[in-house]
Amino acid sequence: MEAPRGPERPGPGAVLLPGWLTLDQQQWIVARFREWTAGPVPIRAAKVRGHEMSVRTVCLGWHWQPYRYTREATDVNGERVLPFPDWMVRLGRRALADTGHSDEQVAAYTPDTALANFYDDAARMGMHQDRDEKSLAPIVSLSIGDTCTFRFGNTENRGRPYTDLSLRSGDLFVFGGASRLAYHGVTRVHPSTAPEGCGLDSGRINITMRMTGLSG
Ligand code: MD6
Ligand code: FE
Repeated sequence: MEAPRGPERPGPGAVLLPGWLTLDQQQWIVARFREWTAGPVPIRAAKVRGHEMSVRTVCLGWHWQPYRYTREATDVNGERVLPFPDWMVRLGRRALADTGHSDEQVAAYTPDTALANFYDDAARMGMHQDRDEKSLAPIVSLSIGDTCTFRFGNTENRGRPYTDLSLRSGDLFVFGGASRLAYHGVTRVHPSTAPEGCGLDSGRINITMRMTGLSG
């Protein structure tokens, strides 16, 4: 048995809560993920300046493409993305409550887009800022499946200082406040680390819910 892990705060407004989702919840979310990938907009590798990302993404609420949000997946098949589910709004609020946000912040949190990413063993995500949203409300991130090394950096550039964290199946990571525009990325995925019963045999799912601040 591994030692239980406690909360980590790699920066102001950034909180990692290990083991936040139960295995049953993880399994249920993986089943929803499989439904999302079935369409109307299939999961796809977004193209950044002509190069396909190694991560594949399916979106809810708003469709993300580098570097904007649209209701229709104009870079895939033109279909409108699935609506943002109410259960995910409730989950997002619970995530903020459990990471010490105020009642006002919790009540005001109405995420309207989710990016659901799938990583195979070889997938990575380069250091980036999440700045396509007009709102600076926190981002709520959920990890399921294989463990990854998540690099949490600074708000100035892609380099040091940064902190390497392990994001494991069931972990919650909230990214807000003064850390909202911190650079971050996934340096590697660790094969065969997904726990029995999480719903995924191999690979990693990461779901980030966000408030776009867009209307329409
Ligand atoms: C990932 N996540 O964990 C990629 N962004 O696979 C992100 O890029 C991310 O986890 C903003 C906030 C939390 C995140
Ligand atoms: Fe990000």
